[in-house]
Amino acid sequence: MAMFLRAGSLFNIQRTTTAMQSYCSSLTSGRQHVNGVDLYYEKTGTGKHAVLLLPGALGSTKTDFQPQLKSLNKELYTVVGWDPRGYGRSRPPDRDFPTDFFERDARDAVDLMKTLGFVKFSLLGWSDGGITALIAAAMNPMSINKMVIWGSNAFVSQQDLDIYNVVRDVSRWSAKMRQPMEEVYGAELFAKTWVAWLDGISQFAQRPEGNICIELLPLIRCPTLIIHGEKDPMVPSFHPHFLLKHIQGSRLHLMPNGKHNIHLRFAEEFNKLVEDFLEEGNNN
Ligand code: TYC
Repeated sequence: MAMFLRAGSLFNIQRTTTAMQSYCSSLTSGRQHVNGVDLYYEKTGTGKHAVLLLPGALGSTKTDFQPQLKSLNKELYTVVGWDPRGYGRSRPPDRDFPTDFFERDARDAVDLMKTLGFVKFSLLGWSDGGITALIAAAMNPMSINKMVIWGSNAFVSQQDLDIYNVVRDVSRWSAKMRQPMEEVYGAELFAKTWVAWLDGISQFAQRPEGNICIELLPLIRCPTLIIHGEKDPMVPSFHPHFLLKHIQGSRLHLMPNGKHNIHLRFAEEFNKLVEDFLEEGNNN
């Protein structure tokens, strides 16, 4: 494993910067008061199938989802991107990581969509956003249409802890990797919040089986597509296989050359996969 645990290669996630914002001409943004905080969101498209994009750790619509906001079919979908509380433009408050932070994000995400007037919607969740999506789908079966998750995990293993350690020190990340996050948070707050996230996610390893949301997986009723980059150095492939086994009727699509950021690096292929899945059965 040590071979691929160099921080440089691990952090080959290219998060996008502001430049692409201008492509999204029909994009609207706003803040909605939900559960005591003002949540920032962006919305595009006029389709009747509502889709919520859930970003990864410290992520935001700006850093994580520009190719999806730009290119997912605008006639078929109304796409909403949100910044979870304490992330991106949903600040203040500063982010904290109590043991129930994923449950809190799941509640915020569903309540945001309901407040925006969506009764039933699909979830596209990356990494931590995928964990949030799993919990949201399990807890709100009547509200969730379909779900796509990638780079996600339902538990934290020793191998995961080893990887967290390698990426702990952000000063060892490449400038290319650090920059989008530093643009959002400033260097100091980014470094501080990243360590807080690592401590927050590591606390699950203290639980039996490193449990984050294992017991919720059998409650998921919506059609679920799991996507995984076979070269993902951050999330070992036993995670998607575990999800596949425990989510009823779910499907796993492997992308042989994909790493952790498949939706950014292979955006066109990824978006097509997602659209095909969302259109299947035409039950929008
Ligand atoms: N879960 C993180 C995310 O939401 C990705 C990540 C995985 C970060 C493993 C570090 O060691 C790590 N993008």
